[in-house]
Amino acid sequence: MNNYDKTIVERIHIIKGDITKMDVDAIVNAANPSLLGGGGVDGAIHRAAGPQLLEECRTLGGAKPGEAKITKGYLLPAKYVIHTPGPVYRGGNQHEATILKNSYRNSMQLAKQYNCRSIAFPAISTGVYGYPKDEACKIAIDTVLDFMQKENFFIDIYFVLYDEDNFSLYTTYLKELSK
Ligand code: AR6
Repeated sequence: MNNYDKTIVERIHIIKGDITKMDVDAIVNAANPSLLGGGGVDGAIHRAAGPQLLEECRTLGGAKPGEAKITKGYLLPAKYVIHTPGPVYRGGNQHEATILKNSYRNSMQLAKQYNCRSIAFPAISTGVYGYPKDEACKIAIDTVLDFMQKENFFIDIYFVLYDEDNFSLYTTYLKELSK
């Protein structure tokens, strides 16, 4: 396990609930490569943001797994939506971990570029895309901590978990890191 400065770990907050309600600078969408909407958290974000979000997404030309693209938040409390397709989990030997890391890192990069002071992430790829939740949780938290540390970019990070399994995994792992 990595050793992170306590003040960096304290910037991470674990929340159980619906990411569309988050009043932060940017929320991250677990999208698919078309960036034209879908089910799960993607569907919820598009419903809450309204049809203008899809209009802007049509201009983006999609995104490869691990890439991230930014739009406005429209009717959401959040100013921006950062859209990133995570990997589809196919057993773990298809670069899934690298792609998932890229999704978190590229989202943080856009947050930095757009001067965001707060960002909310869902548990990317752990729904329909089937990524094992325990491994995905560690990748998510480690990657944002690494980014903050290496880039000297310290913002409030909210992991907004919809299901009890993810909420409990994130809470436990963050506790371990806070020791
Ligand atoms: N707020 C926060 N988390 C949520 C919400 C919500 N409102 N709704 C669901 N989740 P998934 P993926 C959680 O399937 O695995 C879409 O169709 C959910 O419990 O949304 O990356 C896209 O268009 C799970 O833990 O995303 C893609 O085709 C997590 O969000 C595909 O699904 C991710 O589940 C992407 O699959």
